[in-house]
Amino acid sequence: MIADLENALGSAHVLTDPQLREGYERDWTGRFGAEAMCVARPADTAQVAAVVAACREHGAALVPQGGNTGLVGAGVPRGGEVLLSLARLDELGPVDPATAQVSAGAGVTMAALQEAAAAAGFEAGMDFAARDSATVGGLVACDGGGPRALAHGTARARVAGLEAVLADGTVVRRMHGLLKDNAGTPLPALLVGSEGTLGVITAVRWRLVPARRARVAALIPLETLEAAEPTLAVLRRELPSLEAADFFLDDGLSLVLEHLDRESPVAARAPAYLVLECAARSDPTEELAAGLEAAGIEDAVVADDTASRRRLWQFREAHTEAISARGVAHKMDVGVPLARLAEFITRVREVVEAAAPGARTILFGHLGDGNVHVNVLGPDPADEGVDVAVLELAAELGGTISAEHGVGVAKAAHLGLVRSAGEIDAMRAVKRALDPDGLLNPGAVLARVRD
Ligand code: 2HG
Ligand code: ZN
Repeated sequence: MIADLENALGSAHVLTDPQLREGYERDWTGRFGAEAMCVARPADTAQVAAVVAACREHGAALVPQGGNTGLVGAGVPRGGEVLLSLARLDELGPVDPATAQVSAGAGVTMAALQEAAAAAGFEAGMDFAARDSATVGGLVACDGGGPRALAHGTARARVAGLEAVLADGTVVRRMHGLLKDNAGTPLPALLVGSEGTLGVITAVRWRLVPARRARVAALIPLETLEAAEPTLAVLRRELPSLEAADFFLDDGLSLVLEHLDRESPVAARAPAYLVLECAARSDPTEELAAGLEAAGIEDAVVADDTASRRRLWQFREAHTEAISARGVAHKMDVGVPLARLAEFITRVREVVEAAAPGARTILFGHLGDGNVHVNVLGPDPADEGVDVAVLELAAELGGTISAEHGVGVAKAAHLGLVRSAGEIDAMRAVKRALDPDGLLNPGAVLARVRD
């Protein structure tokens, strides 16, 4: 197996030395990971197909990995698989201004895509804290989102086409970028969000958005999260430029301030904070001010230049880092209907306390999408009690157990909370049809069936 891979990729790109493998074997949180048989680092699609063919021939499972920024264990080994790193597929084509599209290899980082888009007068239509490491292939595979999904949708909405290697080594390619193409079942649509279980994404035709360089951000203290839904209703109507509406709570702010060694952005602290970003062709500051007034918001910290906007967003974005510095967090990336958000926030603390007395719960996320990142510090990483309690609550309130991070191995056993038996059977049928031997990312999304 190793010799075949070395023949295909060159021995420098088949890592068997435990020290060289290490960085690929553990996930960012430190909660997931195991030893890989080896790490294969193909340079192009043909080499990816060769790796898949070798795995198939030798009956070895493989786990695809992009920037290894995933939080649900989908991109790290479970034990003994070939870790297929797509990092070297980092070719970025020219921006086509007429279609507002660009072709990106799976290993292109979000930051590189943003930079190329900006140079051509466009934007990627997506942004998030892990921009420097997260790759296009990985974020399309898990249908990533981030704050700007509010305006531009999740990765699915940005994909005009893709290229992938299927489990039998076939390369499927639809990169012509024609948005209107309904000639048959769209394979790309099936692969987006399949987390490497149905095929290995090797390239993406990405839809850009016109650059909206005039930006303003605002941090708004909130007395109660009950006000969030009616406030958003006004802001969405009054602010055509609204691009993001995230939130965090006061205990999370304290953690971040300590971690970054910064002063509070507000003199009078509040239970919760909203972070808004407006983007337009001409300065949206007045529009924002009018929108805030219409929503009855009197108090806001406004940042209207790039440096101060970045500093303001740091209070929200640095939550992940600040939490990680305290230990291995249980991360439940759930979604709840906005009308139930305040109820969720109250009750989630109670269910966590019942499942893991004394645990620390930090809540933040993308308010406009009803997407709450529940982070719990304290319980043993292997103990799933708290995870189950939180996921059950999200399901009970009509939400989802995975909003933007994916199911991975973290939530595979709990898919039945939000997907019917019929839906799961259909997912299994698709999996069997495309990957009959179960070589691709086994145990992710669909729990292994034991017989
Ligand atoms: C974010 O919104 C990411 O910053 C990470 O989705 C969330 O750390 C988390 O739970
Ligand atoms: Zn997020």
